[in-house]
Amino acid sequence: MTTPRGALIAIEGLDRAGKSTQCDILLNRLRAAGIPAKLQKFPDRTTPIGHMINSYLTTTSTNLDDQSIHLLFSANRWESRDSILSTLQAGTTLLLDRYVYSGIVFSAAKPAEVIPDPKPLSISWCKAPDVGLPRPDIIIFLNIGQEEAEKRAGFGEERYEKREMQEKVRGLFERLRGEGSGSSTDKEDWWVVDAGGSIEEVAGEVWKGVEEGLRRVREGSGEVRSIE
Ligand code: NYM
Ligand code: MG
Repeated sequence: MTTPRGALIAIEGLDRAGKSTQCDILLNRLRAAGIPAKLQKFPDRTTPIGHMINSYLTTTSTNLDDQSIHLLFSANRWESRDSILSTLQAGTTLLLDRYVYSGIVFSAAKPAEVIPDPKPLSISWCKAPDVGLPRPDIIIFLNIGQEEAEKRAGFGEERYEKREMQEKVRGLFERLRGEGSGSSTDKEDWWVVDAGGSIEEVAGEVWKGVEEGLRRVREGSGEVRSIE
């Protein structure tokens, strides 16, 4: 008998929604349940492309135009494609701490450059470079309201961590989920969790999403779909 493939589970949400905390809890919980699991974070700041992204996010001296940094975020996912697929084929479930959906909404939320092109990046332009990447079996979205987000610890110093930008990101995530068109995901791909509760409460809801993702893989064809 061949090993059944692992599930591909993306965890998405705004900054401060608790993604990294929940990913750590989830990883331990999967392993405790005897399910081999790994975590992959995007951006992956450890690669040469990741170094460029890190420098863009953490310094104001690294200036890249919006298109270039967008393509670097996407390239940073493409360079992990083979390892994502081989991890799944080896029967290991893979948790992604952010994925193409963050890629789309953060770029599309940016204020337009004044010169030379006054238009913001469109969602369809932002989606294009990720077409062909492995598509998650489920996207668990940690949903946090503006009020709750503002009660949590203050933002760090990174680019994009500003209220106005976060509000746009929130609206764009809603649009992707509502249209069911986050890189051709169906509406059912999104599993929305209220991230305003205690860490344990949120972990409980996240776990239900994971069980749903695992069920989909068990009942599916075994193939990993691609983002269209
Ligand atoms: N981000 C993340 C993007 O703008 N595009 C992407 O493709 C990805 C994966 O990077 N504010 C943004 C969202 C975050 C920032 O992520 C750093 P993190 O999870 O804080 O390291
Ligand atoms: Mg951050």
